[in-house]
Amino acid sequence: MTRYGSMYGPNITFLGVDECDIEIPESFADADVVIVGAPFDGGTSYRSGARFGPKAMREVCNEEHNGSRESMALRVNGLKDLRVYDMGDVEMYSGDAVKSCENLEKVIEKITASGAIPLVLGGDHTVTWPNVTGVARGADMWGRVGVIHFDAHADTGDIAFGSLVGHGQPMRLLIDSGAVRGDRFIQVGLRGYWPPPDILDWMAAQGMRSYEMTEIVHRGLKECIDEAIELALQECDAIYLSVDIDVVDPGSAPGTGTPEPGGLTSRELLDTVRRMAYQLPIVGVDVVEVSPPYDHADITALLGNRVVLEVLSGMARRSKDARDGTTWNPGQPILDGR
Ligand SMILES: [Mn+2]
Repeated sequence: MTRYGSMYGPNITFLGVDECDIEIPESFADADVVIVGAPFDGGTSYRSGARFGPKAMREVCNEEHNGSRESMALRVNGLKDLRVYDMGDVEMYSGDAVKSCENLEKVIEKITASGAIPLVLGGDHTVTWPNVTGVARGADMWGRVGVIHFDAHADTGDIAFGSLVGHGQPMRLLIDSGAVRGDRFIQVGLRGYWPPPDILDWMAAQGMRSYEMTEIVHRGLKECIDEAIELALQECDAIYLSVDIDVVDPGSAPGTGTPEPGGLTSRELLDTVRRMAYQLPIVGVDVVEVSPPYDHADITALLGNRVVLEVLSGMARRSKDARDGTTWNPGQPILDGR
């Protein structure tokens, strides 16, 4: 089988990184990270369009698509210092949620079992169910992967529209299956008027730790994230990072299916994911719910692209510091020592 490429639009890779073929293990044998497109929006409860998220996040940056991005802040090149490939999209027909999720889970398990980190471009949040399941299987970490989940919504819903497979339920499926412990499932950025009290009661019974925006603003983001980082790793081997772009305020991330006012700023999200990628052993990542038909001037697609770059740069700096015995100092002036 030849490489599937992109389900929609031209066959391009994330900012021009090398391509690989999931059917040819040698093509990604030396990978640190494999980027995967999951162009599925059949799980949306409201307005669709996230199937075009992978395409938009891959192509949005105006700089040359040369597979290279030097981070000024971190002094590393997330696309070059790590060995990053883009395998293209998984075939995910939005009219068949179960088959689409099966296809994705197999790919994620394969990537993880090869020793690489899958970085998934969504798609709606349904994809986190097969993503984390595939990681927990492929890395042999069933029940020992901590999840840090950025979102306006808890996504722990019960049956909706007659189905348990949808973008409002993946976190419930992951806890119910035992792939992730409820008490190592951490959520950041919840707000608004969903879920209702019975679902919050279910979440409490699982021991989940959910930081709603009011707590985050009252205590300060840094204090909450310090706490989340400490909790996530207790009795867990690695962390899966799931970023729903709607964790950011719709003013800065309008291109999404279910916006909720009052979220994080772009700055806060980028700083936080960079810090997490630097401080935590990451075993999988997804960036979901970028919905280009609702975007304006590529604001949201560009934010998704930058979340990916900050995660990769943070991981690259983590590897570099481990190798060189150095420590990243965020307060260092960028021209210092050059
Ligand atoms: Mn959401």
